[in-house]
Amino acid sequence: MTEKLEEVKSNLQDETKTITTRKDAEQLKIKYLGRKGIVNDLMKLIPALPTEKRAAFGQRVNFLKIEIADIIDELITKVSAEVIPKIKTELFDITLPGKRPFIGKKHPITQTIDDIKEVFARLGFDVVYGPEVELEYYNFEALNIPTDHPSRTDFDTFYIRDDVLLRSQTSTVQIRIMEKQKPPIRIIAPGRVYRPDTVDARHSFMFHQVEGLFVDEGVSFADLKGVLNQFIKTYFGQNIRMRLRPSFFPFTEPSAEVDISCSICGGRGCSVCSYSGWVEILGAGMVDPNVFKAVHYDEEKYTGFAFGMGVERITMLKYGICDIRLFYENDIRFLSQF
Ligand code: 2U9
Repeated sequence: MTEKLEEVKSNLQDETKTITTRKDAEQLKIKYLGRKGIVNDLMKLIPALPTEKRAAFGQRVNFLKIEIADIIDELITKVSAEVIPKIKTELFDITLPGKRPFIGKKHPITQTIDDIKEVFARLGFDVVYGPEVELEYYNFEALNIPTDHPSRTDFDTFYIRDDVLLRSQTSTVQIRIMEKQKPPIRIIAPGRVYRPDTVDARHSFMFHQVEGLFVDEGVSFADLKGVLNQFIKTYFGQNIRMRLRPSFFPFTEPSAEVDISCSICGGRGCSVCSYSGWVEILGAGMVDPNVFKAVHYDEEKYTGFAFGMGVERITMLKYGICDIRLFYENDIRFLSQF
């Protein structure tokens, strides 16, 4: 038995002479000291020995195990050390800092939606979502949009069937929520909308909207102005001013278009604001009583305000981006700037 142990040690010493890499040295360690290795195989011989010889043999195997570990560790140190001078002579400097791994970022549209959500969450608005393939009823009829309105034609809406379409505004979601819940309602609905516009620097057949709705007893136009002012100051900056111009939408009465002082030139006049000092950022108004009728709300009891904004437009104004198509090209040189 003692000869067997000597033979194992001698074999190991022969093998170490042929090893030059750390990887091979690690393999050798597994071969001898691993769970299914040579030393463990020796341990398995113990039960077959006469009882009086077992303890002494076990001790010798343990001693051999320590010797083998020392030999292989020394070998690992030796082959590793030999690599270092080799690295030093190669054409790179191992002391240079490593390459920073590329970490992805949120798309600027997602970031803007998140920023808008955060402002309105602080004002008590819940975030709601709904389907992009919609019934004509939710996209038009429930919103008091007359059957002969130009936005209902297939020049302005993608129809899938006569009564099924790709939503052209996220107001559909707010109708669905009002059908299910009683006031008070305080929600914003972000999401994709679709319109068959010819693609150019300012138009896309798909873009994102965030629409908001607040319905309760006694909600006034002053509340609308207060909420929008808060949003504009938080999102664009405390120095940005707001103004409302009268407008018309079928779903709100009265209605307004909302401008902010141009964030690019500070209101002095530039090409972005057509030298007017103002840029339009959203539409808004008091919910038309016919919309309340469609969702069986008592239009005598409740009032509400609503607003809608295009997310791409808001993002372009905030960062001075001049072409909407940049958002959809996924060019990393553009996206990595945000
Ligand atoms: C309900 C009732 C009314 C949402 C509103 C606007 C005015 C508006 C445009 C801004 C730029 C759409 O993306 S855009 O082209 N939106 O001008 N949206 S009021 O009114 C609602 C919403 C839901 C139930």
